[in-house]
Amino acid sequence: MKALLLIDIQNGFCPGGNLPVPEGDKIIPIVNRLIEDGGYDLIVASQDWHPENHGSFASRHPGKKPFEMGELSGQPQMMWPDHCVQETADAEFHPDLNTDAIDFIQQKGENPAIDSYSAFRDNDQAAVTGLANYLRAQQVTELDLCGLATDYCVKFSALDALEMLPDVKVRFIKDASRGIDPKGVKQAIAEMEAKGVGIISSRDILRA
Ligand code: VGL
Ligand code: ZN
Repeated sequence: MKALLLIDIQNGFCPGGNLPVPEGDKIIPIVNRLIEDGGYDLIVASQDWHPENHGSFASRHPGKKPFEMGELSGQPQMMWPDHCVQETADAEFHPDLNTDAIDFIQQKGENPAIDSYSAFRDNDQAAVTGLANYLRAQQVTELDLCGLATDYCVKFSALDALEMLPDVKVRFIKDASRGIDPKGVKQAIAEMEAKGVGIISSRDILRA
């Protein structure tokens, strides 16, 4: 079983959203082509899904500004603008994404006391989402990931996939992803590659 995992392709991470990733919307035509012609058996999407009082929001930390480091539950935490609040337009998938094709949606980041960059588990790795079990139950053997943002949620999801699904071949689709910080993106790709994630482009899939 070949699965495509779409990370956080939500309004909040696209231009006009609350935590816009530069060119975040540019990936959508590529992602839709992958969904339609990529030969996948299963399409899965994650959704950053925060309560309005989420502890990663700078607004919950008096004196802190977005993109400064702060603390959450005693651990270093990037302070984010309020984003992807449950039931708001910011948390919805981008309207151009072919959501009809999605077989399973994994929401994450619901616990206000901990952030969850990965679609598989919280940042402290204590609580898991249902995603690894779902992919195991579907007997997925190949998992390709893409989406937003490369240097946060995509990277952590890819590394958790390697660790939690050791028999699954994991690949990152570079041109179907965008990141927040160019330096962070370079480091993220180097780290994914060093740990065993295949780095590919949509062309490698669409011409296969
Ligand atoms: C993300 C920062 C905060 C992401 C989510 O989807 O990469 N980044 N929440
Ligand atoms: Zn978030």
